[in-house]
Amino acid sequence: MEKILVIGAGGQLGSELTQALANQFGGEQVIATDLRDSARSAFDFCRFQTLDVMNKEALRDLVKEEKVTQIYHLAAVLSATGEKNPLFAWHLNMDSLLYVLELAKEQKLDKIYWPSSIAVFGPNTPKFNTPQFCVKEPNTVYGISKQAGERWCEYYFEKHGVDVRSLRYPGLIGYKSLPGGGTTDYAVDIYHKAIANEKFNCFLREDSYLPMMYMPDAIKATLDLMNAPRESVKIRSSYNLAGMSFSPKEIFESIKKHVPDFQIEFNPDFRQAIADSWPDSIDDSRAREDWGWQPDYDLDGMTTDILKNLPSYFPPKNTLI
Ligand code: VAH
Repeated sequence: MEKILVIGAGGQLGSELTQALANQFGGEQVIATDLRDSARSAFDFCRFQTLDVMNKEALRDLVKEEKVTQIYHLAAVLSATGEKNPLFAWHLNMDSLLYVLELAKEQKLDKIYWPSSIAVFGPNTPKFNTPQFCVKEPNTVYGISKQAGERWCEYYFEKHGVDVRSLRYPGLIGYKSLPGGGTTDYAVDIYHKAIANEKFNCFLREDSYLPMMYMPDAIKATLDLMNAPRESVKIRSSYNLAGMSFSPKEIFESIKKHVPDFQIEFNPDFRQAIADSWPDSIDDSRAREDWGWQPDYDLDGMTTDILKNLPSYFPPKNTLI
């Protein structure tokens, strides 16, 4: 009987991936954990308990007591927040992964999932259709921690047989959580401003292309990877993954098709330099070849779905839609 532990379940990815895991394994088989007890209310469909992933003993006790078989380790400090507190971001992102990998080896866990990011690429990486294998010189703490984490994942697979799997997510966009500390989170916030009939103040230039993905596609890719036969997962650092690429101007135009009066202004801040260090588009052909990856959503499809569903999740003061 599988028992799934989700670390950082209250985050943008965790809040949706945990539901998908409960749908697959049954709510009783999924333990959602988060540092904040306030996250509990979002998990009435599975088990919940608070957990500080930096507390090695508490993590080990939980894994042993619950006979956990799989860990989804989603807790991390994202790119923009990480630049404000570099050493804390490195400590949390790196040490927590090593605790999980060591535990997987020691307790012989079935599978581990750990998200990487296109943030592992840097200014010297080929910008267009970025290949699976290429130069990676990330210049953010978040990107450095993800690049190092990928090396550790491959090391624990090669040296200790730990079945750890990973995806280099593009910017993820969903309507079930508020914008967080990510550089790509402008593309979440813009929808909230659109349904509230407020002018959107974009912290990136209008022509800043970035690889992005609608959350349902990210969930599908994660479960496709984790459910693939072990021998199909030939890349044990992390797979490139792509959904769509767009600029702030293009997502604004996509929304205007539904909200004709929507307005925007562009005031680039420190996050522009982070965005400029990342690719414009990603080659995910290895994910398609190895385990059959195929995205479902494009920009207009995502916009239609978000504008239909967002108001019921985060009702704005003066709903326009
Ligand atoms: C961030 N949303 O902006 C994350 C993501 C590709 C970016 O990893 O930090």
